Amino acid sequence: MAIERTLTIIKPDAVATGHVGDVIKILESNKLAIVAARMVYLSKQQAEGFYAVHRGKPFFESLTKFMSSGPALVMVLEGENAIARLREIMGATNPANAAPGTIRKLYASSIERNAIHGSDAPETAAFEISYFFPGIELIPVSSLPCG
Ligand code: IDP
Ligand code: MG
Repeated sequence: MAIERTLTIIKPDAVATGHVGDVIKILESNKLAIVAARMVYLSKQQAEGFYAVHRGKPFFESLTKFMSSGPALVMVLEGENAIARLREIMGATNPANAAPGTIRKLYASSIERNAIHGSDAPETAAFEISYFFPGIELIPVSSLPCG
């Protein structure tokens, strides 16, 4: 088992509905340590840069508009198999298909407004972390209670 870092975003819908604390509680109770955090209010252009892999898809315009519609909380999480573990506790992209107890089942309202983002692979995690955080902002996990 490898210690990994992954990027998560509590999306504008979950921030607007007051579920930041609920989502963090689930992350922490699944042994994902928060090693960096930043509240952002993305411009349309910044959202487009973050979701560049989806440029050209039918939902790209609407997605980037949604992601720049209000504040979001961006965090770097660290833990064993953090990338896959986060994807598991997030649940399926479409909340209608998400397993009971997952963050998207609990807090998402649609396939677009689905409460949370999580990197899907080591390469995307590296790009996404560097998109928001210079290395100096990442604190050593050993200094955290769960480290
Ligand atoms: P993921 O967030 O589960 O990795 P992706 O396929 O990478 O899902 O899509 C990125 C985001 O784009 C999704 O989280 C969701 O907000 C939005 N999205 C994906 N598919 C659709 C769709 O079919 N309609 C509307 N929005 C979508
Ligand atoms: Mg994705």
